[in-house]
Amino acid sequence: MKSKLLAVLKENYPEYVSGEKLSGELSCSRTAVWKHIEKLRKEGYIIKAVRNRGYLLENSPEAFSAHAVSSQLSGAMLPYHVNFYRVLSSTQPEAQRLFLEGAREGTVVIADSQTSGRGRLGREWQTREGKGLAMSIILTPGIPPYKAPQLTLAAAVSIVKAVKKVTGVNMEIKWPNDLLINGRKACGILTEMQSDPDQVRSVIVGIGLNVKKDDFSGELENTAVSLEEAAGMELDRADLASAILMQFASDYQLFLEKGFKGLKDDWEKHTCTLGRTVRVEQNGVYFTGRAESVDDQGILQLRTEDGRIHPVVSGDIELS
Ligand code: BTX
Repeated sequence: MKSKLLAVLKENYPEYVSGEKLSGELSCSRTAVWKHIEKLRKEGYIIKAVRNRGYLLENSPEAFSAHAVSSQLSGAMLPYHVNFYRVLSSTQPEAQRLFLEGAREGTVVIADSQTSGRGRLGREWQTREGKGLAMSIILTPGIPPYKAPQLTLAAAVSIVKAVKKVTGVNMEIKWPNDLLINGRKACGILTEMQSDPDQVRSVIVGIGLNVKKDDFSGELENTAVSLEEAAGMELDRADLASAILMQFASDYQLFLEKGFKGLKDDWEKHTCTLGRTVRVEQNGVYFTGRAESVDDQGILQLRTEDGRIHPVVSGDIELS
């Protein structure tokens, strides 16, 4: 009876299910339905009951939902509002759509799965049902457009710190937007902005994190990894999402006050890029050098064989 009741509530989420419908599906009286609902509540399920609408399963001990994330965000330094979807093409355009409809800074879009998750430069990011965290955060920092990419580096710092706190796993930042565990990619960040010439209107920071082990095929079989594989324990995506959001809210304040400079020490502590020989691709041209430092704007300083320093503002790097 319990699993049937939960199945009906989950199938219909985020819609309410009437007591009448439940009693029909479960072949029992409405009073019996109500008793079972009470029992589930005692087990930790959060079920809302509204007269004339019925019952809504808001959160279950194992569920990943808006409530499961937002209930852990009290005291955050950003006014978060979490929107949760079972499936989206990508959380990025949905966040953009909400922004255009008036959503404010701190609006978050989370999807359990994405059918066309985006990486940089038109690449694909895989987020399969039940496996990962796909989350976009709307920001309106009032900064000039050239500073927006620094938010990628700021988010990377926040994710590394939050993941360490929740799981004990050490992630490393590969400039500019990848987070690796033992050289394998566990997380990617995509920062997209809408801007006027001298000030951004919005920045949407998208975070894709592999939480559960996935059966990746092709290239990803050897290059991707999940946090659960690294931590060797079961992890809760809502706990991870909220820990990242809490950490990001405070790092973002620091970023607004001091720019990337305020987070640079932390970034350097967690990067695997500096001191390494890296190959950079910029507009189809490749060059190799030693990654010496990042400057206060987050720009990678590459020393090439001729001894000259090349600032790398954006692009993909390969570590060797
Ligand atoms: P990127 O362009 O640096 O990385 C994309 C590349 O990463 C792909 O070409 C593929 O090789 C590899 N890849 C794809 N999926 C995975 C995965 N699950 N794990 C490891 N490697 C993978 C990185 O772009 C930025 C990704 C941001 C994703 C978030 S999810 C929430 C938001 N919504 C959305 O559509 N994108 C962002």
